[in-house]
Amino acid sequence: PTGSVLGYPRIGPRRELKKAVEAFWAGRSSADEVEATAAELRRRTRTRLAELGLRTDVAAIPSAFSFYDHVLDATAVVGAVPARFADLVDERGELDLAGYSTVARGRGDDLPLEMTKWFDTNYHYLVPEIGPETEFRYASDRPVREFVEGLADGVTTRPVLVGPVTYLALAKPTADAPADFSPIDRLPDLLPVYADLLRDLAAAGAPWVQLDEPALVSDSIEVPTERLLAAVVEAYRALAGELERPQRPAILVAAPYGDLGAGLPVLAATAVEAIGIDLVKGAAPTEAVPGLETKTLVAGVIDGHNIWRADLDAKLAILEQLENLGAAAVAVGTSTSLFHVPHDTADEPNLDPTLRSWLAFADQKVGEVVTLAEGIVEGREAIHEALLEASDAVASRRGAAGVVRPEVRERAAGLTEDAFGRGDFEQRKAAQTTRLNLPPLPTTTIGSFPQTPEIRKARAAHAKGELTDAQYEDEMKAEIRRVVELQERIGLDVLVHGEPERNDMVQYFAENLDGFAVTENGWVQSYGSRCTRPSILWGDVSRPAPITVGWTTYTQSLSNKPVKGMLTGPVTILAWSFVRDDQPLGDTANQVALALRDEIVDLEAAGIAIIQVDEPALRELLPLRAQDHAAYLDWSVRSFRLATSGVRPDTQIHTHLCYSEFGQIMGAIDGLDADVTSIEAARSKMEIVEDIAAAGYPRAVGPGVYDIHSPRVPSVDEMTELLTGAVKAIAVDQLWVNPDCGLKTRRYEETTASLEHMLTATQAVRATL
Ligand code: THG
Ligand code: ZN
Repeated sequence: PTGSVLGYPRIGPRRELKKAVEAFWAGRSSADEVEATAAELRRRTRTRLAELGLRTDVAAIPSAFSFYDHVLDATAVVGAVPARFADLVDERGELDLAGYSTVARGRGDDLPLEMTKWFDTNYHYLVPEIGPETEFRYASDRPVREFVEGLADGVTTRPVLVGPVTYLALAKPTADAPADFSPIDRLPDLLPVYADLLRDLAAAGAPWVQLDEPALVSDSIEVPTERLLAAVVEAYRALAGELERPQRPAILVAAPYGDLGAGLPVLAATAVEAIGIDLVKGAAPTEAVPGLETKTLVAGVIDGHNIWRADLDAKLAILEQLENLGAAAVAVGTSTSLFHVPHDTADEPNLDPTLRSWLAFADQKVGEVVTLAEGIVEGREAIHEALLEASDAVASRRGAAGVVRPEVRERAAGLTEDAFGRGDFEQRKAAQTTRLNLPPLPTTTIGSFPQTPEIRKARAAHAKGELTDAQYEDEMKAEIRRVVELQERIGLDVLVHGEPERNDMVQYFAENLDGFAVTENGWVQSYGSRCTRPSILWGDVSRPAPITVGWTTYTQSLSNKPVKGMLTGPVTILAWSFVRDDQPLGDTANQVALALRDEIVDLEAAGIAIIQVDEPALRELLPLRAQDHAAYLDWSVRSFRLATSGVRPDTQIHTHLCYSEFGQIMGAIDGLDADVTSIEAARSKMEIVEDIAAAGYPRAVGPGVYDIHSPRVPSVDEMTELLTGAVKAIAVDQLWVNPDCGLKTRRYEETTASLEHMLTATQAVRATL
């Protein structure tokens, strides 16, 4: 194919799949009904992609559907269901939809597969559990059935699967595996299953298959690069060399999300028919690559991970240069699957038309691929009009009002080094201790309280104009009063307002800052059925008016205890938005930081003594290549410091981070210089406290004493034990007590009980000090 995309959104333009599977989980619909909805969505996808110009006869249209997660799908195909769920599979080892859902979501004491971040995206996959004894078998032919389904509709699709190397590289060892075991050791046992599937696909008539191997672009994977490359050689010798066509389809190995680097010559030396490279995050090779002369190079020039319309002229120039690499053919592709972007800009009637003209969602990106493919085949002249239009859009964006605002630029340019630091921690600590007068082991929560159906209803009614601003404010204040009363009754030391007014911790700020736009239907899958609507950061950022000050001071007026101001940090705001690509991220981060700095200074002036600036996504944007880490950590840490260093020494700055891979970014956490850092730790039994102590970390920490991601109410004893361990490991005056994340996805029932137990446990440990 001369033009293709690596994948397409799976959730549906109106989140049809989300609604269908959630109805199934709630017992409101049958598995057959969900299957019918899914089949309809797949058909719509094929039809749509064909309408947009992808060829139906040469496997240009991907078959890349998933009910929940594509890594879980691979687990289902290779039969690697963990032992605790063994009862859910049939004789051939296959899961039905209910069983598949149970592996994803857990049941009772059987924990689901762990969920973790997918490369540098806001998508989360389900981690396979692979041990020395895991039995692989060709358990599900779902990819074959979905290929056949397309064929029946007259569309020859290209089935897409996670490749065998990446599948094992992303897996974790089972709990009982020996210490020196690595899932990649099992490659020889896994390959025959992939071979069975490839044979079956070929027998069904599939001319191509796509195996995604993004592990090859990352250094942040347990498996060392050398080992990974050796595994690639072994895998594709077995699947492409030893298994010959026509027993298998032609193989496209795709390496999205980054620079393939040394992986390219290694793949080029295998017998696969095509290699997909990411030319947005990665660089184009400059010299001929031996082996490429027999292969198609699928050039991922269209960004699958951001929403800006491409400068087609520049992309065509890259494609023309690739012609010199000596590949048998060059095809046009996307850098990643398009499932990280929404469906269609035409579905955003309320977006400013000028802004909309700068954007390309999935459908527009398919159009770009088709245009460029035509340009390669027919020559530049054939797509002259389209090139002009794209250049006009790029030029319009460059010169538009709000994209560059001199007053924002001047302020950032005028910053001196003292805007990035707060001065001596010991002095701050003394001033804060005097001002706050908190007991040992102060207790608090991360910020959000349960978002009840009533709150959601009020927000929706307000958005539709059914509630006036004043009515809405009254409802939110009533909720805040309930949350304050609850916290006072439980006995927490530092209170929060509970964030009832916020839909999403990023979108809320995007709606209140200049330089951002928000979408109506721009849903993107985050994990399973859960979606977010990333905001669009298109222009220079500033704060037209205070955002949280009113809610926070109202809350403080209700209590004598300190109320924490709650903000989202600059890095997380960038990580969970679609961000302008016309300037370095660090510059954009500093603009957001300055807007937040103003908010923080205003909160302080209004008498708020503690301000928390959350950075749960600090780890998320960490580049996949180790060589890029230092530069990233430098700008990200500096933007946080810029946001938080405008306050007096006696104002206490907190931050919250969600990921427990604390070790990897310990230096950065130290660099943030927050007075108190709360972190996810309950699932790792607070082992993290020992790491913190060992590193000599001087400031305070609040390692989560219970896991809020499950409705389970932890016992008093359990938390007492964790806290007793923690006070042995680090100084008492460094320790705070809190849950491990915000409470917005929980119900009041379990929240109240868990917090009561947390307070009882804290009092018990205080009594022993
Ligand atoms: N906000 C954003 N991104 C995130 C998180 C967030 N990424 C990581 C982390 N939190 C986990 N991801 C999610 C994403 C979505 C939801 C929960 C956790 C969720 N979404 C609602 C849904 O799909 O039904 C829709 C929410 C809404 O109405 O706005 O529950 O917190 N940006
Ligand atoms: Zn969290």
